[in-house]
Amino acid sequence: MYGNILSYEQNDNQITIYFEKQKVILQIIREDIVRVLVPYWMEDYQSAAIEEDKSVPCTYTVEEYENMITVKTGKLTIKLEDDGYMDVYDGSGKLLMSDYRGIRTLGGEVNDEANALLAAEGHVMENMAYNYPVQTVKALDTTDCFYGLGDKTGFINKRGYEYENWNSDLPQAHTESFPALYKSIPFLICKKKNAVFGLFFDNSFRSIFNLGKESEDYFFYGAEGGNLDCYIIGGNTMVEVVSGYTYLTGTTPLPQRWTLGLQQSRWGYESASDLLEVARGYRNHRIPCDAIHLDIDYMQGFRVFTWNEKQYGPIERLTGDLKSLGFKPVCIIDPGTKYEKEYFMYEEGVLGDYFVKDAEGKLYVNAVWPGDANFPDFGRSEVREWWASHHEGLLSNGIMGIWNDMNEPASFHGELPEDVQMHFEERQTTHEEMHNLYGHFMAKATYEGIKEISGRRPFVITRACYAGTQKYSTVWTGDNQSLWSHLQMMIPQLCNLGLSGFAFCGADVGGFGADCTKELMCRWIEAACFSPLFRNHSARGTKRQEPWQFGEECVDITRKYVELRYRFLPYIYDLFYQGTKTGLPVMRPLVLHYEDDPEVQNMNGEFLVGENILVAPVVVEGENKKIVYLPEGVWYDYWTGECFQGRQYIMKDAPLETLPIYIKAGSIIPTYDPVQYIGQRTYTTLRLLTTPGVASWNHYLDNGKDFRYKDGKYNLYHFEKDMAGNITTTMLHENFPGYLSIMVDPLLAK
Ligand code: MIG
Repeated sequence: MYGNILSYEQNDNQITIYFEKQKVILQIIREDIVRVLVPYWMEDYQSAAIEEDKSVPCTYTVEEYENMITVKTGKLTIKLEDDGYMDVYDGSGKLLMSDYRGIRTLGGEVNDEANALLAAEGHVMENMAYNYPVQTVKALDTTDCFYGLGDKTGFINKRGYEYENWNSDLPQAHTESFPALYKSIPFLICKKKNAVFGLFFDNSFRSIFNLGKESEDYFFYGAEGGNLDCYIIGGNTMVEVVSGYTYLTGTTPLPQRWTLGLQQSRWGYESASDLLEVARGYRNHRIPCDAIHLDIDYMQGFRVFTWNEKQYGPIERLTGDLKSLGFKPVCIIDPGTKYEKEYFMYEEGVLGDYFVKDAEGKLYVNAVWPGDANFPDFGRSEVREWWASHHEGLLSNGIMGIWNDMNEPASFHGELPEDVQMHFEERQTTHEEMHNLYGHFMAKATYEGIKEISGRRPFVITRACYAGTQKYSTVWTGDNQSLWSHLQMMIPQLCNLGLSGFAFCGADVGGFGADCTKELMCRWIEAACFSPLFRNHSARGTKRQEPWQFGEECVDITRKYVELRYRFLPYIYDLFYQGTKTGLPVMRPLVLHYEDDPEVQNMNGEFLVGENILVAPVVVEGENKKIVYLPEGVWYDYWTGECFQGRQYIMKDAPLETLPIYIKAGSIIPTYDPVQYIGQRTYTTLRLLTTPGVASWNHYLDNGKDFRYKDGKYNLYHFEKDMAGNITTTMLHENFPGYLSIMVDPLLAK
């Protein structure tokens, strides 16, 4: 390994340790965040995820022993030994993480003959384990649990599985055996008995996390290139660890209020009349809805930044008609730019040298929807600015949001070769490094374009991304299917995205591929009505998924839960506001707030919305009852007002029209009367839904559209409730037209 420690140097917040064969750099970012950089590749790596210098001055000590150096802040102690072995302790001296001193048990049984037979039958052979050029192996305890990692499939606790970071668009139904999906967020939360910490490996090369799959004795991280660049994030609680991670990579900014309403999408609505019929359908059925999405068909031959007037009429007529119905249109934009002489994007791209090149330096061509296509080199700011400026045509004609797809990047003639030339700003590099950053930089371009052109809070949805993309874009989980297993998976998937910084995330409601049934549609609306991004989307050739396709009962159930969503909108908006400061998500796994309760460490069938609402949807076909676990505290059934002690399982009757919801004792939850769409009327009345017990809540109000809140144009209300139920209101900040009335609605037993 690294050999013996020779010496060390100290410079401000940086300690460089020289081993015989390697140097290791420790950077003290904060008392509770230390970066450990082993610069195999590049010492002054500029992060894509962490955009500014986040270090704050803090005191620390360095102690030198024989064969060991100890660096100690108030909250973390890092011990480095000869050969580079590292152990990490928290402020109280508890061991958090220890390098595994043994060697990996590589491979298992290798039998070429048997493997050949399996392969002949069509089985996909798993990669044989091997040592990665960048690798670190840590000791594992039997009780360790893992969370985070973005959009990975499977369950909330990642223990026992292996995941890969290589943004992938795979057409098969996603199951828990899938190593990779569309996003790479190499942030792992390690929950130990009585301790928790986070590890952020800031490396965009292909990498893996093996979390006790290979061995019960260790877990490991391996990457195909780059540095071993790890931020150790301490904290007393999982909440603090999530906050620490988002302190580094940024929090989700405040969205426009309408983006929290219901959104309807389908690939594809084929004409203006098709779109308008759907919009009118929502109004006729009196189901609130705020947005409608235009998938790839609206373009001329899938050429980005064009408009197919033949089928969709003049753009401003369509957007005007949708607007008069209260709908905000959102358009898809893919990165693949048609390779075609005289197409303006091609001509400009070639002239400006904006497209990626092959290893020989020739324009790189692969195929996507428009046929042969070129790929913008989004890592360069010049290219991002060019791309951003082209949104002008859409935005000035009434398009209100941009949906970025296919930006893994996906391509039809095989994946882009690893040696395709790309840039990270001015530094020339290859696809191998930039693959996992491609969606990130595309989303950033889109965000900056919308912000500059419209002045509104940009509404961007991206499929592929990296750590930190939450600053620019909401995400959806890509091509799920109308399967009960995918409804089930939505809960842990969105919860883990939330723990990974992505407060604004959602899954295609009803499922994208395959045909949805009435029962699945109803249960999906229920399970998703508290998900931050609430969008119904389906694929070409599948059964249509507007609620009225499934008959009257589905329409009624949808209306009930979409109205509920619009009722709880101010609570959700408050959670977004709080999240801009704390980095905490809207939709949360129970383990985030009850981390030492073993019952919730792998709880996949229920979730919290903030801290005050517990949602336990039915996600199994044919079930009409739900076994609900209530964690510590006192909980009230939202529908009946019935009171329950926590730390027990209860059985809730949940026929098709019932979503089990529980409100914590001591809650003040701001609500609005539902509207058909945001902007239909100004909210003049705020209703405070309360449960017994002392409570307080900060409620945030602004115009829900632009950045004027940054100039102080907002109100911040502080509500306090005493034991007797009296509520007092204090204004923490007042610079926006407030409500005409604030009413109190105690949750009563019915
Ligand atoms: O696979 O643009 O995930 O939401 O409707 C086809 C068509 C490409 C994939 C996206 C999906 C979208 C579809 N796209």
